[in-house]
Amino acid sequence: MKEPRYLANHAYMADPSAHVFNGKIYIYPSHDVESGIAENDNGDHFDMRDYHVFSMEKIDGAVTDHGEALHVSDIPWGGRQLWDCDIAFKNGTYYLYFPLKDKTDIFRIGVATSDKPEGPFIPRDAPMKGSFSIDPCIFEDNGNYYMYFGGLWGGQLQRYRDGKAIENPSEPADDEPALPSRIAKLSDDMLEFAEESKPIVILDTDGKPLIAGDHERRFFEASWVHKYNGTYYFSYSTGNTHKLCYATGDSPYGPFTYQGVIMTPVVGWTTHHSILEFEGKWYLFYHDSKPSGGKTWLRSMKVVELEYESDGSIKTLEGL
Ligand code: FUB
Repeated sequence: MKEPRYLANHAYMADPSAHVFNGKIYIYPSHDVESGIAENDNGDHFDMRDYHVFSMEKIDGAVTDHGEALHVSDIPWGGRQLWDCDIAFKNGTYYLYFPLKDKTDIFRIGVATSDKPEGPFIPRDAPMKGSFSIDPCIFEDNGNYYMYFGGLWGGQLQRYRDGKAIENPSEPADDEPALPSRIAKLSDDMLEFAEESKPIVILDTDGKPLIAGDHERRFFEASWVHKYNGTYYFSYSTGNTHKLCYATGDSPYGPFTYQGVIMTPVVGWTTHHSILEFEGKWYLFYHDSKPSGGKTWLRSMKVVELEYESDGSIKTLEGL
């Protein structure tokens, strides 16, 4: 499967998080809607209200839309904007992790559970304690589950330093270390953090942390982690330079060393992805705004094969 393929023509779906459950591929995207809100750097135009779950038995097979799995009106603590979510399975339960602004317009991360991968999901009464910002990604390693999260600008990561809210939100100066994505191990019951979140530091090849002014390479949002041949790959979006990049390391906690670009910019401001192995091949799930004529807030999810070089580097996907 060398050519990219759109996965849903009947609705706008973005930020696809893909996983294999029971031998099938399940996809958990954000559900883009036309809300009439003007585009701005705060992301107010991304006013999503629910999640749908999709599945397919083969990478090039029919895609099933299982319908609404969770609606914002069912989340007791919720305000607005259901952004990129992710899922984990443990001991017979599926845990859906989602960012949502609370009633004071602060992004927190919530959990909803189901006994089926397609839901419906029942949300908890309150967000996870100590959670903030957006884009949760769950990675399981040796029976431990970790959440990576964070996103700049509309994702509010610049409102925190070392996991604590600050009085005057701002990004670091250009020559200071970039604001990192965060990682926290999940508790045994999967419902809370088991530890204070820690930074995911991305180093350049000289071993120095990427700086905030390095917009071509620094982390912006859309954390994803996968393991290939025993190495941990941390991939992410550079946001305002619109690239998907990756860095590699020897531990889920990093540090990670910057390696290169997975995908050059697509049509639309955002770029966001997941990486999945299925039946011996690797795939990149992502979105673009081509079908909506370039409307950044109306995105369509896609999949394309991802290839590695023999040294483990990822071949850059260009001009998709
Ligand atoms: O879908 C809303 C936001 O746009 C996501 O949370 C970001 O990663 C970006 O894709």
